[in-house]
Amino acid sequence: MRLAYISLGSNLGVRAEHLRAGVIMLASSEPYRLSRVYETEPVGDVAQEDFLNLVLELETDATPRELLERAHQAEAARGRSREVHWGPRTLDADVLLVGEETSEDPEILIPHPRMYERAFVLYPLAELAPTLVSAEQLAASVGRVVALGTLESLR
Ligand code: PH2
Ligand code: MG
Ligand code: MG
Repeated sequence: MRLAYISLGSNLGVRAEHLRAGVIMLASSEPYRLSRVYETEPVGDVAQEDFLNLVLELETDATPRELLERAHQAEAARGRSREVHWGPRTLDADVLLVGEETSEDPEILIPHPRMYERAFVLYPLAELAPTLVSAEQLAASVGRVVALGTLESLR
């Protein structure tokens, strides 16, 4: 058993509902913890609405490949279409870390190659795993983020 971290994001439709459904599908029957939900400005060149982001910590024996498949199933279940690369999405689920494992498979790079630059990943991740994120990384990360509260508290 090891700890895996998955970033969830939504900026289309009822964002908190997409996150809730994503958590249920990704966590299935395994123990998990959630960060608070953050409202975050879009990072990247595509002009789009603000996101809700959180990080899910999962206690699991699943492999990176299995987690990626679960992530894709959850995205598909929320009607995710992939018209615009990096564009608006109902649900995005990105596998960040899986225990100590690394993967150089281009379909599933672990650790996620951009996670340490992104405030919308690092702030929620630091809540769950403070030893994995340094103050310097937080300070250097891009994109404004505001903590809204727990997923349960949002309607
Ligand atoms: N995801 C992206 C690109 N930009 N910006 C924010 N704030 N949150 C995201 O989840 C996000 C993004 C590509 O997956
Ligand atoms: Mg993403
Ligand atoms: Mg993704």
